[in-house]
Order: sequence, then C-alpha cells, then structure tokens
Amino acid sequence: QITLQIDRHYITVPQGTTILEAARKTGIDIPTLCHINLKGTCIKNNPASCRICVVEVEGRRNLAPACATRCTEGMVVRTSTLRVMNARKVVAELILSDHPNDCLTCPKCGDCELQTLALRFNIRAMPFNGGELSPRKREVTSSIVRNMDKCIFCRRCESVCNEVQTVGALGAIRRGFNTTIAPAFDKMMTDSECTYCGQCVAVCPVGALTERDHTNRLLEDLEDPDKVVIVQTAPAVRAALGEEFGLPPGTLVTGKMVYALRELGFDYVFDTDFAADLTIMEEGAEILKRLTAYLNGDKSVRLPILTSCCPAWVNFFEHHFPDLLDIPSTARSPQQMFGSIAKTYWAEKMGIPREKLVVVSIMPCLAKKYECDREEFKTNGNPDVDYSISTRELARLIKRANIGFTLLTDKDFDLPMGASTGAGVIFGTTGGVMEAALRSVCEIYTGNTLENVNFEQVRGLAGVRRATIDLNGFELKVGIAHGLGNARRLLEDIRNGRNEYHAIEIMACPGGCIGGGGQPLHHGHSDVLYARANALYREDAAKPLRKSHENPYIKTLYEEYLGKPLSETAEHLLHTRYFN
Ligand code: HC1
Ligand code: SF4
Repeated sequence: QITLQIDRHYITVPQGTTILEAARKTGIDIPTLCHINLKGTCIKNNPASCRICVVEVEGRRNLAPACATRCTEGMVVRTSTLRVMNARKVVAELILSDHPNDCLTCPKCGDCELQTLALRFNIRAMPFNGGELSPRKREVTSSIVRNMDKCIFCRRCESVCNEVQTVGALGAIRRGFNTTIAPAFDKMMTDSECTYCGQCVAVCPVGALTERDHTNRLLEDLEDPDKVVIVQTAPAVRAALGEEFGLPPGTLVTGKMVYALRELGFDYVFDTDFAADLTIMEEGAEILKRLTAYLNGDKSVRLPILTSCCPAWVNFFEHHFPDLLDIPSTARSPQQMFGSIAKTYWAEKMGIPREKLVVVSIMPCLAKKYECDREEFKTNGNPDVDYSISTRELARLIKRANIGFTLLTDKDFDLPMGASTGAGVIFGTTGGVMEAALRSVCEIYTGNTLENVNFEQVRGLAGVRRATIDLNGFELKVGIAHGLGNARRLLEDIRNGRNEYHAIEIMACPGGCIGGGGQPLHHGHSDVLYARANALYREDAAKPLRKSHENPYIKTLYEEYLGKPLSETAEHLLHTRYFN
C-alpha cells in the first residue's frame, strides 16, 4: 500500500496504481481523451498519447501524464494549478488545429468528448488554426461512417478492434502528418475484415467513427400515405433508451418506448422479442436434432452448435473460420425472422402488398444495418427488413419530435408480433439466448416441466462461462462467450478438437446486445452493463409466460403457416446459409 497526497486529499492505494486511478478514487476527475478502462469486459486503452491528463508532481520539473505515472510513497500531486490548466488548454488547442471546426453539423455534436473539453477549458479562440489539415479518408458503409478528418489519434478504436475483438481491422498507417487510422494498406472498411460490431464507434470520443444515420429516411417513410410502416424493437433497447433522457441505467422504458413509437407515426409497433421466441423454436429444434443424432451414435454430427443471431459474430466466423461454417445454427437472427414473417404471413393476412410495407427495426447494434442489406435476406431486391436504426438514433428522433419521453405513460405492443415470453426478453444480454434455449430444450427433451426457469449458471459478465445441465442423466455442456476475442479462443479450441461443449452462445459485443455499438454510450462504466442486464431479467421475471414454446401467438403461427419447426416453409423463411 502507498500513501500519497492529491490536491488536498491524502489517499492510500495499492502498489502499481496510476495517479489517474488514484485521483478517480477520491472523486477528482482528471480529464483525458485517450484513456478508457472498462472493468469486467477488458475494454482498455492507455497509450498515454493525448497528454490531456497532465499533472504536477512535486519535485519533478516536467508535467507528468496521470494515466501513465504510477503513485509512489509520499508523492504530492497537484491536478489543477494554473500551469496544469494552461498546459491542458494548449494541448487541446493543438488538437483542434488539425480538426475541422464543423461542430454544428457533426453527428457527434453534443456527445463529443473534445467539444466537452473545449468548453471545460474555456477555449474561446483557435490560436494555432489556419494551417494545412492532414489528408484523410471518408467512407460510408452500411453501418458505420468513417470521417478520419476528425480523428484525434486516441487509438481507442484500434485497441478495441485489436485487443477486445481481435479483428484487427483498424491500425495506424503512414507516418508523421500523414498518419491515419485505417484498415491495412489504407483499404476501405468494406474491403477489410471489419464485422461492423460498432465497438470502435462506441469508444470514439469524437466524430471520426459514427453510425450511419437512417432517421431522415424514416421520417420520409412515416409521412408517405402510400406506405405501411411497422417497427420491431430489439430486447436490449428498452433497458438503455431511458439513459438518453436522464433516467438512471437499468430503468425499463418498454411501455414509454411503445408510446413514443406510436407518437412518431408507426402504423404498428411490434417486438423483436416475438421473433426471439420464434428463433428458440427453430434453433432449439436444431439443437435437439443434432443431440439426438449424436446420442444415437451418428459420428458425422457437428457439435457444438453455435448460436447465429448476432450479425457481427456471423461476419466474424465467415471471415476468420471458413472451415467451420457448418457448425453454427442455420437459424436467422430474430431481426431477420421478424422481417421474413412480417412480409409474408402477416402481410398476406393484412392484405398489404410487399412493396407498400416498410419494416423498420430499432436495434442496439450497428451490424444489424449491415444484416438488413445482406442479399440472402431480400426477395427480388426487396429487403425483409428495410433498415435498422440504433437506440441512439431513436432517442434523437424522439427529441426532434418534441415527445416528452419521461412523461409518457406505458402502452402495449400490437398483436400478434408484439407478444413475447420472458425468454425472448433476455436475448438482449450475454447468456440470455442460451438460457432461453435451455428453458425450451430441457422441457421438450425431458418431457418434464421445469420447476425453476432461471439458469443462474449462465448469467453474469465473465468473458467465458460454462455450465453443465442434467437432461435425464445426459450431461449437456454449454458455453457462453461475449466479445469476439473470447469467441476466437473458443473457436480455435473447436478447430483443434479441444472443445467439450455441445452448444455455445456467442455475442460479438462485450455484455451482449446491452453493450451494442448503437446503445447510449456507457463511457467505460461496467456498472451500466450490469444495470441494463438486470433490467432485462426483471422484465423476464414479471412476464406471465417465460418459455418460448409457450408463446400462444408463436403456436398459432406454426398452426396457420409454418407447420412445425424445421419444416420446408420454416427452412425457407427462417434459415440461412453462410459464405466466406
Ligand atoms: Fe440483439 Fe437479437 S438479442 S441480436 O443482441 O438475437 O441487436 O437486443 O435484437 O436479431 O431478439 C441486437 C438485442 C436483437 C436479434 C433478438
Ligand atoms: Fe473493428 Fe468492430 Fe470497428 Fe469493425 S466495427 S473496425 S470489427 S471494432
């Protein structure tokens, strides 16, 4: 233990603690632009490159970066002397000298950490501006907009993409004034191995990486009298949307969200959770089919089966593990199952021609935008889900439409595609898809009713979790991983024949969808992820039905249209293929 003084505070910290960490413990907020440390999910970046966090250390001539200087016994640190404040201001002014000053039209305006610091440091002029700006690329992909003019070289995106996700799509290239962060050989993101997980967007402090915005297109569709516009909302959105309106993390806003969507003018407000229940019917049937074959001695059966509802994860295994494409479940994601059923079964029932029907999704995810665009999810060029907007985009729309969100009362989803069980709700957190599958697989396999539907063993935020479930004497081994780095380790074990699991759930984002790249920014606080996960478990616990196979509207869908899980119609509408 080490005792030191920071400003007026005496504090004791463990050996190895940095000044930044020690200061934060005492409630002193030393500003920084590059540092990030999200405990519990290993999102970390500490290149000590921005030099915004400098402090004075008694006895040292130079200012020290607080994020890279370890505390020593008896150290005296000053975090807010005039010298420190002036140094920080000059550093910020130098960053601004190579930055386009288009804050008013920047998509990050109001949420930009550089803008916040300019305000905090009382920057009222740009003394170093007027010189040349470094030449950098712009790119618009299906999910992400890259505007590298705005990049400040904090390297957060690079750390997240390389170390957490192990995708390696972003890195520093060229030198000096011409340095930029880009895929190797300055390729476009669309030509790289980027999965569109959006985790780089979620940590970018400025407007260099932002989501592709579809809100103007949506407003035009909502105004068009010839179109029927319906919406589906992903499980994780309800657990985070309230944060954009000042509500504490973990506030469930399901009913208010439905009300707001009606106010915006959607013709029908449905729930992706309905399709999550449908996913369990199809994926559960696949699990049972493979397990039965395995138990009957079929040596050709491919195990473990991997979940397939996360599009960034699908993209990842298509790029990085082309030899394992026959392992994942072929079930489409709930987003796509919803679109497929909406534009066939539901549209036929309602007498709405496909070309008039617009299906929009509200997702915590940026890869969902890319998923909507995949060719295999289109009929004659018409997508099953027309486009997806993120939780952040929805919040902006609600504000733009002058809807007093916090004052709204609760409204219910429309039927039939708004009805879901608790199993569908928990899809939004890591472990939730597996838990939902276990609830149905256990009951269908054993023929017994579960006394307790809570599979606590698969919950939590540990990067990889495992559990053994007793199925009438057969030990079903399941695994859960979130974050693509954790997924990679499991896949490498499978490739090398060292994997003992029968079924594995993988979500690309740390925390699962609750930590998606389109969610309100959690700025490195893992408490926020816990609060969002608990909110979903609360909604699940309060539902009268908690097992997907008990959803009465799903039963009707099979009776009226699909026949049974894995039927020819179900295979055609609800399953997919993978490509490398
Ligand atoms: Fe997800 Fe899913 S849980 S992928 O994380 O399977 O985005 O929330 O909608 O499709 O249901 C996201 C969330 C979401 C799908 C479902
Ligand atoms: Fe890497 Fe994900 Fe960003 Fe693509 S979206 S560059 S995979 S972090």
